[in-house]
Amino acid sequence: MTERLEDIAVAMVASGKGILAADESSGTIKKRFDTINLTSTEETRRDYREMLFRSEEAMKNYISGVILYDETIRQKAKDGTPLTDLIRNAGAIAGIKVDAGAKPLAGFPGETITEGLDGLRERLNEYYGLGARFAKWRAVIAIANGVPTWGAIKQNAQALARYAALCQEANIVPIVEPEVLMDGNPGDHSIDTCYQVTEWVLKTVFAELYDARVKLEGMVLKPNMVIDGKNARKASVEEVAEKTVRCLKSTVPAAVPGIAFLSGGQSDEEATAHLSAMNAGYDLPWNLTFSYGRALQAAALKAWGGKPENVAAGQRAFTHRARMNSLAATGTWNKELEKAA
Ligand code: 5MM
Repeated sequence: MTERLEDIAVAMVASGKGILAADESSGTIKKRFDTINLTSTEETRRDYREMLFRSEEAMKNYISGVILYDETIRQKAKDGTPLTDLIRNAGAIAGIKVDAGAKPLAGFPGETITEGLDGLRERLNEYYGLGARFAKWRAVIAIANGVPTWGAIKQNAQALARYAALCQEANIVPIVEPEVLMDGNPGDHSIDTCYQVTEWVLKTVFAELYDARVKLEGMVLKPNMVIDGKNARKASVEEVAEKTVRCLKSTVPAAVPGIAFLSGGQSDEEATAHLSAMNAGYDLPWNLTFSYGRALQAAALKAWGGKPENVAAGQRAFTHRARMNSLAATGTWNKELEKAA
């Protein structure tokens, strides 16, 4: 029997659980491995991800799903077990990044359009056969002088909506990720500018999802938090939480079962503190959790360092961050817990 989209979406944002974004494309994972002086090969990428997916405590208790990259969904662990089986055996759901990346948008200097719609129907069917039950597509919106423009926001929102409709046709839950960047050039915009742009983007995305007949109950939104640019003043945790919740409440229909944030370049602890403050301080119509890449993996990558003898240390670091974010997803994290660890 095929699972219902609504049930999968609800499981992806189950209380106290969140999503591990391990869908770095080959270029991005190379950049991450460069920081530990490790050559990126099919084998090192496999070893790294196997280490994460075999972190039993984290995967069973704190992670609802894992976003994979095309190479990873086909890979086997050292002992021959498909990596998707490791995920499934831990009770988590396998997902897949299906966009082909953000490319320069013709006619719109400094802006991008996410590609990957051609042949998507066929790819989704194949991924379903490989075990994927959700997918992810990321649109990238930068803030700079005169940017973003209405034209670029509209075209990215349309692509997200077409992707989401194709996913639901294939019985796959779409994660809809419109990321308003916190870094970029110059990256000195204020939290209020981020608020305005995020509100504009989300309003447009939900209008396009409606036009494309996407069932809101069978999707998960993956937005940025409302936050200062990387090179600007740093708003307090309370201000980020208040402005993010206000922006989401005014743009995201309550029919959406859950919102899972990206970390976007925040430090590990900031990403956790912000999520916890939102869950602790507000009545929310949707579940609010994490779908972090860097903020879940940075410490684990460093502790592992590409060395087999450090696998246990890498797993401990990953489990710690997953646990902290699980607490944040129920609004029960505090700084003391970080110190104690
Ligand atoms: C894991 O990184 C994903 C993008 O990879 P590519 O740039 O290589 O395509 C990214 O979409 C990620 O899933 C989200 O941005 C969340 O990651 P962060 O690090 O922002 O939490």
